[in-house]
Amino acid sequence: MKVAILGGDGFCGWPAALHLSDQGHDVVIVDNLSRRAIDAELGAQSLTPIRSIDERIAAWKEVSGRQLGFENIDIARDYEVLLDFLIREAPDAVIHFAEQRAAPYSMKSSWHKRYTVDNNTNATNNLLAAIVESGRDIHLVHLGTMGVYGYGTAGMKIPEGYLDVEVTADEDEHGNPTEPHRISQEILYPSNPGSIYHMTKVLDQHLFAFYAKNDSLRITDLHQGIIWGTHTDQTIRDERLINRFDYDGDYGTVLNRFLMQAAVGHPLTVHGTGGQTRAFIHLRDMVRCIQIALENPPSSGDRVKIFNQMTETHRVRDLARLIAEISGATVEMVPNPRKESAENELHVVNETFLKLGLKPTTLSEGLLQEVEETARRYADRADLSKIPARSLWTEQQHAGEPATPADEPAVVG
Ligand code: NAD
Ligand code: USQ
Repeated sequence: MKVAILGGDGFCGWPAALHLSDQGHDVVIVDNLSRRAIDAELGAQSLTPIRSIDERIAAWKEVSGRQLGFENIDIARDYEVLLDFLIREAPDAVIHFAEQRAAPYSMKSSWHKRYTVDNNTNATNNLLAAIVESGRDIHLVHLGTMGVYGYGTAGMKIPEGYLDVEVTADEDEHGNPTEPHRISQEILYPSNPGSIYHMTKVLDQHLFAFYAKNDSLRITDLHQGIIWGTHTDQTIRDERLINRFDYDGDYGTVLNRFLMQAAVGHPLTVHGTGGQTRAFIHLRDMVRCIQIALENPPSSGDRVKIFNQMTETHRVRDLARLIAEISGATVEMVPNPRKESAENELHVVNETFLKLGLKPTTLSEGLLQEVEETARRYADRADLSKIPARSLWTEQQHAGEPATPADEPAVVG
């Protein structure tokens, strides 16, 4: 199959590109390298020494004998170039990772809020409109987030995207009054995003529902939990293929951050009480899920297929305790920079991937140590001043805070 991977230079996109190429698919990466520009804006860098996209592609060719294509396109801005790409390359499927994905980055300032909404919403709408205009039958697989649901329970497990509701109606279809009677409907599970970034994924899901209904596009939306881990079977084959490892206060995600902190002797930074429960999935399972989604597309005219792409849930303070036990690290409860529930339960349905053959890679000491070892290996590249999470969610939190960096970064995009 010919597969275009939008955002294929990123943390998820690069290992997904290698995995699919290894499976024999013809893979072409599209990326505007904005994530690398954001590193420069933040004065941060991947803990692992990621190579340039050209070096990565050359190394994969050397190691596997397989060619990856690459095009530098800003899919949020260069609509005509994107359209031309789809017509010229005629992919059977497009995997859409190409969005600004950090919640703290999206909340740093009004500039960052506007950038995240502009980039993510235009990227998704441009892609959908271009697929329609290309006239090609392309399966779109999008990486969404568990955060569209918020992190709570309503006395039930969070379903895979849709909720059956029953309401009391008192009219017939012509608007004539009737006795009150119960009717059933299926709706998107009510959204409850916790950041501007997560909000863009809510907007995405409504765009998908519209284009599936109006244009019969075939769309799969993967509501993914927090990724942890760093290597896959492909990225481990050569140091030049190494994946990025974010640890800074904006882009580092909780479990990888704790493992990196343990490796460099920094206290584990638990926000608030650490009572936040979140969904997780290992990087190796993420690439498998993408493959499974590709192999099981919806038909034209179907509603959007939504899968919950997560394998387990954990409470933040339990993760910190476990890692402290394994590594001897200390735990520090820091004031929570975010506006989020201090404590929550989270129960999630993830049956679709399990039924389609996913064998979950769950949290194990061995895998935790693998990440910690990777972090220890590159510890000399760590800038400890980048570890604290400084992005604050509200003006009240900002009051009394030291000045934040300039509002209008020069280097993004
Ligand atoms: P990332 O920032 O490492 O990668 C995203 C890539 O997209 C980058 O290489 C960036 O340069 C590119 N990109 C962004 N905007 C673009 C544009 N306008 N045009 C072209 N390229 C653009 O992020 P990631 O961690 O790989 O996440 C990928 C996707 O998966 C995101 O959409 C994210 O929301 C989702 N996701 C990630 C996680 C996680 O834990 N990392 C969890 C759940 C969902
Ligand atoms: N947290 C800490 N200490 C830290 C870092 C984070 O306690 O040092 C806490 C946060 O306050 C939050 C939780 O850990 O309660 C998760 O934070 P995170 O940064 O690991 O994850 P999040 O901001 O939710 O975003 C990440 C990805 C995003 C993806 C999302 C999936 O960056 O792209 O959509 O995970 S989910 O969380 O399921 O919505």
